Amino acid sequence: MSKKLLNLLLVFMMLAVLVPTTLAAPPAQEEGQDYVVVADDWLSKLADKYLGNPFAYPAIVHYTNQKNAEDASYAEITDPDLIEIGWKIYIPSAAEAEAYAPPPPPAEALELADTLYVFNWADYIDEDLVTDYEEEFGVTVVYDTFDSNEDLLAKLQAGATGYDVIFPSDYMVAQMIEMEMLAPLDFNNIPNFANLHDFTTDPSYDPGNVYSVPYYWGTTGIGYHADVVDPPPDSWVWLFDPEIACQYADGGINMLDDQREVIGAALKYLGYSINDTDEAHLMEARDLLLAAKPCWKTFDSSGYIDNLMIPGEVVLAHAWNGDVFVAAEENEGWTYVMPKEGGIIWQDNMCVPATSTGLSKRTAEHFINYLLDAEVAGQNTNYIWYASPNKAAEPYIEPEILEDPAIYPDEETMVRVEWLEPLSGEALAIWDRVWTELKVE
Ligand code: SPD
Repeated sequence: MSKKLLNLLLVFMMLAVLVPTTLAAPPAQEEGQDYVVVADDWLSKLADKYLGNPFAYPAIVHYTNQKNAEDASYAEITDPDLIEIGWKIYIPSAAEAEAYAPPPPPAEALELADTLYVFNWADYIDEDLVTDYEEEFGVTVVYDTFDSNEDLLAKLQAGATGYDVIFPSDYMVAQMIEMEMLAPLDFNNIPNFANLHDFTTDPSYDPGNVYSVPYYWGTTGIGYHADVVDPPPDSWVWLFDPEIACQYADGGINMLDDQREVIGAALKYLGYSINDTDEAHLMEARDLLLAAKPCWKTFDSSGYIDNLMIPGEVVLAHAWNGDVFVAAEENEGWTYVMPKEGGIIWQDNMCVPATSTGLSKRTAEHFINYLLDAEVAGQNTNYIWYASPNKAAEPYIEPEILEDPAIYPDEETMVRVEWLEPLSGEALAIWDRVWTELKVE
């Protein structure tokens, strides 16, 4: 065969192979597979679908520039124009795409303080998230806890001025704004505020969220261990009527160490508002509480989850709803009920004290923004079992939590709950007196 004929034959053979291939559409883009790029329109279709959108699945497309190399090493595509026919593209599996985390911004781009001082309620964060924050951003977090809003206020007033992020509840935010104890927040540093549900923002205690960002919300009612407390409680009578409460004295009853919560619940049981300031009503509440006190084992808001976890240590508890479900993870049988007389609804918030300034305040806002990240807030919710104000976090929250009416109350429960209002002057003095009498008697 002449050389010319041989060349012609070779051209025909190449066309036979190439023509059908180049006209073909890209194959169905199955996960976990390599494709050798054979046509430009593949590139544009794949690139349109997968590149430049880190939130779309699959987020990563890898390539090698070693044409058809068996042992090619892959790299993330950043510029689709770089890819040429003959290169290999890999479409990651769903699990791989999910495991992909975009690299953190270079440290020098973020100017943060070396140390951040945080003051929160006990058992109110997944500690792994704090460690993750420290590792990712190189900030050391010093973390302290308080028992109640009044405890937080008293400690700040007594000179604990070093905190950068604090977590007061609704009425205490209003009180602290009034006392000029909070710094207005720079929302340029908190873009994840957009993740929040509208119904949790612009609250009456801080119109326009000038000083506060919602953290979690919940209710206060009764926790009980169903193996021991039978029939299930449906009223505050279980805690406040000595005839009933003292039946559980040996099993153990814990009351929250929180004056607004304890006196508020007694007022509610007596048919008054949780914000009542009438002295006669408050004396009635005091007498009720003093009569029931011998049936109770402890006043504890910070360590009580641990006690609920120990079988036989406590069987009935005045409790914040999420805490009871955390205890139930360790000690099955714990459940929570909102008494028929009604109880307290609250929303806790992230705030920066007015004493935190400059880089410390900037870092506080950065930490607040981190806790508002959808995935972070989802992980946190799954750990602390409280209702999250974070709408974007919902895909990451366990359905078991999202669908539990004891955590996300139904309408029937919502009409029975009340918000605490700030107290001041003579009214606050009477409340303080009732609390002191109850604690020292
Ligand atoms: N374990 C921490 C729970 C914090 C609950 N918030 C308290 C609200 C008080 N009104």
